[in-house]
Amino acid sequence: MALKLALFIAMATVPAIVGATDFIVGDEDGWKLGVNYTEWAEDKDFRVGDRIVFNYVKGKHNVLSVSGPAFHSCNKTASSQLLTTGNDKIELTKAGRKWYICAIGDHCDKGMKLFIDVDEAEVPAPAPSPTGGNGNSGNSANIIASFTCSYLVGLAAIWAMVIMF
Ligand SMILES: *[C@@H]1O[C@H](CO)[C@@H](O)[C@H](O)[C@H]1NC(C)=O
Ligand SMILES: *[C@@H]1O[C@H](CO)[C@@H](O)[C@H](O)[C@H]1NC(C)=O
Ligand SMILES: [Cu+2]
Repeated sequence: MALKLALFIAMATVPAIVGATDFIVGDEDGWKLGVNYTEWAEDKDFRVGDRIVFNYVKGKHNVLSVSGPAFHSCNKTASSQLLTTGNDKIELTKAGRKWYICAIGDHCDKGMKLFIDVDEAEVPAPAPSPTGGNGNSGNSANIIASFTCSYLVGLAAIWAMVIMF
């Protein structure tokens, strides 16, 4: 029992620490007409290092990264490369706002557009200890990182218990 619980905690904790998430745009609906992507994005926490994945029937849709104004007016004259594979993975490399539209026909006007706001990565990279000596010297990045870790382990433990009982 204890071993099983420990295994649960380990499994639940590892992805949280590694951090990177693949967000499938629209989940099982994918990238198509008739999905409200504002609603889809609303409860998501996009972070640097995550990826967003656009799944669609190749040739029926595509993905164009655009500016904010171009997003609002559905202006397809963008300088960025058009993605057309049907399984387009975009790595979120910088914090900030990102806008994507479908550049086929009037799909964008019909709502095939996605706006996301990307935050910095959740767990800061552990800062190398310059002195290596005093463990209490208060490296704030390390304190935050270890706090985040114990917090996640705690969450995972609670979650594992809920699942098991
Ligand atoms: C999509 O959902 C958002 C948030 O719930 C809402 O404000 C918006 O009006 C919806 N758009 C359409 C086209 O239904
Ligand atoms: C669309 O974007 C292009 C390039 O940024 C710009 O030259 C053009 O005027 C825009 N068209 C409209 C209708 O806003
Ligand atoms: Cu489309």
